[in-house]
Amino acid sequence: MKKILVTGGAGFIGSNFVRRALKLKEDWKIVVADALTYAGNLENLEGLKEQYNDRYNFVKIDIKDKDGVDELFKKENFDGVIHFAAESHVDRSISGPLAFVETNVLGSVNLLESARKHFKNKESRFLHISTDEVYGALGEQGFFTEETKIDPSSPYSASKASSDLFVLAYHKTYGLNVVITRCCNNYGPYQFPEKLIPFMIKRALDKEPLPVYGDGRNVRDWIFVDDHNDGTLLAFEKGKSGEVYNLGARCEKRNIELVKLLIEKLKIYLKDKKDFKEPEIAFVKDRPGHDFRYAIDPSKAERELGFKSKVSFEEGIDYTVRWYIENEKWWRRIISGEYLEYVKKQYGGR
Ligand code: NAD
Ligand code: TDX
Repeated sequence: MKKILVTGGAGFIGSNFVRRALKLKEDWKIVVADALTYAGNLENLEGLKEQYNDRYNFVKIDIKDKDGVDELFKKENFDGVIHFAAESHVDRSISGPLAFVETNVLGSVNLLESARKHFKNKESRFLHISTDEVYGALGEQGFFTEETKIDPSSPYSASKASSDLFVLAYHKTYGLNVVITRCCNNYGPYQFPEKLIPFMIKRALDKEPLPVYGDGRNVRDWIFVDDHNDGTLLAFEKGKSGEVYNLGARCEKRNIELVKLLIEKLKIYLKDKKDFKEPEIAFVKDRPGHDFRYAIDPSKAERELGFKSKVSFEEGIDYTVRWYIENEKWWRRIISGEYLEYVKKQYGGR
């Protein structure tokens, strides 16, 4: 059996990863380490202990806690780390950058330090989950490759870029076995309803206008969360140490096009709901430093890892919209007073 630490496993991508990896990798024991911030939720991992017994364990730990992290590594003797834990929302990084430095930079370095000290041997791997946002913005043309210069725009992406550089430095300086993946925008079940897709669905169900930043012409590149996680598994098992792999599904959409598509889907699925009203779009003040376009070139991962996204956007978005309609209780339960405060501050004056 291999013992793998998954940080941030109670969040959106991490919880989908843990479920998938427990199913696909029968020789893995997974320890999830998560601080359960506003974005982390044990309900996302419900049923796993009963189903997988000692192949799955959860530890509540903050990666900012250097000594706590080190004790965990000393005790568990991990064969590998898959590091998802992060402050992940760009808008929150604009109103409060420090938490992003603390978790994404210092927290990541705490993990690297413990990996360096306690990993069994050179086979033990540290996979760092990064993002296409570290490359900054594209114009109407071109794609991000792994050679594209790092040029982050937001405090979030600057913190992710810094952690990427630390990961690479630990490889060059200490010979730590590391791989970095940089993926585009994910969508799917269990995404916290502050991100575009679940946020718009929530607003529509609550009969509130859908706030589109600026003129809505910004482009994001979308991938279904399971496809990202399959790429993560491939990078962990087949990636070359010290390398970066871009992951994406070649699926660019303008925000306004996506929001209109969500409205069409909601109209289909809610047509029998008596009080459903077609939501209005409200163009609101733009996000400061709003990157215009992201577009990932995933050919290195396709060539070297055999990566290929399988879920079409049409299929994935259909599944996702139905999931949020059917799981209204889930997202209503995870919304706390803090969330309501955040939404008021973020969208109140716009
Ligand atoms: P998320 O916000 O849904 O989840 C983050 C998780 O990390 C939560 O469970 C939270 O409790 C945990 N966490 C936060 N701070 C912590 C700390 N100090 N100690 C321990 N745990 C902590 O994020 P997500 O969307 O699932 O993103 C996961 C990773 O993937 C992040 O590293 C993010 O940068 C990266 N990523 C996300 C996307 C996307 O579209 N969402 C795209 C590319 C890369
Ligand atoms: O209310 C909104 N209105 C709007 O127009 C929100 C929440 C977003 N937007 C726009 C901003 C972006 O152009 O939609 C696009 C997507 O926004 P987010 O869901 O906030 O995602 P983004 O900023 O693109 O970052 C995401 O993808 C890369 C994740 O949050 C990051 O963690 C990941 O690294």
